Amino acid sequence: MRYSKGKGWLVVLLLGLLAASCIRAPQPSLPVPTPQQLEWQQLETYAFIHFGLNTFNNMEWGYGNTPASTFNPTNLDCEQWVLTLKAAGMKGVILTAKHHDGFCLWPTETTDYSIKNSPYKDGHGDIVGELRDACRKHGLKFGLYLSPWDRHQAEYGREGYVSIYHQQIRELVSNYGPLFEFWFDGANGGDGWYGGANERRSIVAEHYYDYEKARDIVWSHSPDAAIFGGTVPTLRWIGNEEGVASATQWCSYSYGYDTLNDTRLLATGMPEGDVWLPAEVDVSIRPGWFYHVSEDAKVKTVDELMELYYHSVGRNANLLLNFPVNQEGRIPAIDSSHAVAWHHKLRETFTNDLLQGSEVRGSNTRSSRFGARHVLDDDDTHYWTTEDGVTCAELVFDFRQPTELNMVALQEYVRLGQNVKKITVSYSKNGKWLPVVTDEPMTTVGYKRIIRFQTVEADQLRVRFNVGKGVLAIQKVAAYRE
Ligand code: FUL
Repeated sequence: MRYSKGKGWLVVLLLGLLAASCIRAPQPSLPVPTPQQLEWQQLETYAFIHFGLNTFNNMEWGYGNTPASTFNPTNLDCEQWVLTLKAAGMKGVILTAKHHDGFCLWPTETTDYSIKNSPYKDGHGDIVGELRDACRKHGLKFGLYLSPWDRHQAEYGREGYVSIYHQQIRELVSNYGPLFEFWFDGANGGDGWYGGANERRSIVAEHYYDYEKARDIVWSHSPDAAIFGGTVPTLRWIGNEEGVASATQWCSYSYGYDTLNDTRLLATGMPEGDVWLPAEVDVSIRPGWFYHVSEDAKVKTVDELMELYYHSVGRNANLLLNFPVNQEGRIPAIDSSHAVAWHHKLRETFTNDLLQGSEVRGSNTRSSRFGARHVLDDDDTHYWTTEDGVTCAELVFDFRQPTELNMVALQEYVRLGQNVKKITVSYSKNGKWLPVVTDEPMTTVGYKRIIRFQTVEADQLRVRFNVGKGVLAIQKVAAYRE
């Protein structure tokens, strides 16, 4: 009797332990984002500004010998840039403090080749400072691009230049931070003026610039800054400048000179990678990065900007959209009107989440704490997840009335890693289930994935997820009709 009573307690204990293990959050599957990386991913869209001597000599890659006196914006207004970018939905802006031609937009101590020797404000201007102030005033995040390649510097290619480059970073981060992102850029050596040498200089980028030190200098003042480029980035280039991320899009990656220079891998990420390295899609609103009057009729249209959005943010990547500033020192009206109209269209498209008010159930649920209802709220700490070991599960949404839709937006709870490798979207009409019709590959989700399909009228929507490794954890599902 005493013995069986003891056994009963054991069973109760075991059941209790089992229940507790189901309530506990699942183990993350590595890699996972740092809090800074997650915050960076949540920005989704932010702007680039390319402005400098190239704006005045009508080039994309100045050789390094255009006189500083050529830089002469007549009506420059950084607040106009910031207000335009805000109206276009941008969350931050990254300025080319120095492009490959070596001309500096702040009054640096490291070279005479700067706005100090230009007519702008009689040499007393500081465009990095003016933009930083405008960003602070209007609540935009601020970042900087500093080209490692410098076609002006006599010392480029030798040791002396690397100290100059690091000193420039130091000046920037100590005077203009905090910065949300720092761009090292990937163009590395070639021909240039180089103090009058007019020759070709090659370097081995991975060793020459001492990128680890460069990153540490950035982090000494802006510890949360995302790092683009170099050997130890915290985000990765998508591998093209056309504005297109691959539909299969992993945030995981592996560091290495080869991997960080392989455009095929950069495009998709590496499912087996051991570091979290989310993608950034950089693209210009015009064909060029710098302003050219000949491109005034080539500003991307609202429809083209919508495609850029679906092919970047809609594919688990951030969108860094470039705005060339013109010779006056303004974002031209045409670029501004297209960008603002695009932002309105985005808002209109994504305002009405058709799943709000629907009933949702999961085919498997870890416990009520992780119930399917969490995919309908906007709290990014809430998510639906399954019992351990479940590699395929689905969510079914019952609409209150037949509903027309042509898009779903999905988000994994990436604090536990990125794990979904296959998605299936179906709808039911009058009791019959059919797959949606789409050209979009139905593979990864990650931080965010938007899938467009032919418009359907549905009584119910079903989204099935398959994970390879790790846990199935979904933070958000929304549906729209564009
Ligand atoms: C590239 C540069 O060579 C382009 O001029 C531009 O700045 C782009 C964003 O990055 O590497």
